[in-house]
Amino acid sequence: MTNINRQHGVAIIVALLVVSLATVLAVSLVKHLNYDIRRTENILRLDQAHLYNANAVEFSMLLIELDRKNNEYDGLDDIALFHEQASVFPVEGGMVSNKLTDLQSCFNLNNLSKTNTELAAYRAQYIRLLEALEVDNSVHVALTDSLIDWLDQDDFPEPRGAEFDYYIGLEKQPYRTANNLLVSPSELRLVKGYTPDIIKLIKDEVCVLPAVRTAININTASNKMLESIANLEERHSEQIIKRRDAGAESTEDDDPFTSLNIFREYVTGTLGVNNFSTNGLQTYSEYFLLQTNTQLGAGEMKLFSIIYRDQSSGKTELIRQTGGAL
Ligand SMILES: [Ca+2]
Ligand SMILES: [Ca+2]
Ligand SMILES: [Ca+2]
Repeated sequence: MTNINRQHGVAIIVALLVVSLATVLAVSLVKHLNYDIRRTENILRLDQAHLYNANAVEFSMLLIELDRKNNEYDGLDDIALFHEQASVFPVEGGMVSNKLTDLQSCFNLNNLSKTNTELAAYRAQYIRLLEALEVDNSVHVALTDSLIDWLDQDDFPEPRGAEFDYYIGLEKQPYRTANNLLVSPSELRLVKGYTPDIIKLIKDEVCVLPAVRTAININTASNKMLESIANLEERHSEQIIKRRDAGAESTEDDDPFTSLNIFREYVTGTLGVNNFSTNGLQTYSEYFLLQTNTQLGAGEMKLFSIIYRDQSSGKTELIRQTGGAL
């Protein structure tokens, strides 16, 4: 092979190398560009979902305010009407859905705070609720005491409770007692005795509100919750539900108690319950949980909002908001 031929061969190889390098570079550039475009799309979609969620919350708050103009009480029929008006909205490329829960149909765990001047009454109700929910009798007091300790400021345990020294001695992962109000019901799993099985039994009937003395709305409470009211038994709660909801199928035939006086008359008169007190009960709700879900393409964004509505003015206020799980 002559020198020229050899040089020619090398030049071809170099040229091929350059071409293949350029191809690799071009492919990687296109890949990057695609990635950038997708990323920008995702950011735009996320912004859009944020906006849809924020609008859905604002609209829901207006509907909750309007409800107070319609009537002074809150029943399951009001919640059903809300869902009729605001449960699903189709939007470009997806949809927004809303779910409203009355947070005064459940037992507010922060009612077990020692700053609650009626703690003894709420403590007794919590124990009756555990009973109604078929939690093992032998742990009712321990579950109540350990929750009181978790919330109270001191480090002295209640008779069957647990404080700092118990949690700091945990082998797997020691931690300290919160000594503060709960922010989310999910914190329960940190409290002594609250096993996954027990949480499963009680989770639908308990909630966490940023207040320490909240009442139960007897118009939205379940039969188990009604059973936990002092001096009411299972047969009474069944009668109350029958009188209030007529049937479970629809809310059209519902007849909520419009005042506590009417409720008291029904319980003491028709049901013949003695020594009945309406302390800790009301016929309306001030706290609501709104779950907003925006679906755009394959993406989904959840938002949990706790909404407070002042009973006298009817004005609503957003008091807590979080994405993901509550
Ligand atoms: Ca209402
Ligand atoms: Ca404590
Ligand atoms: Ca304590």
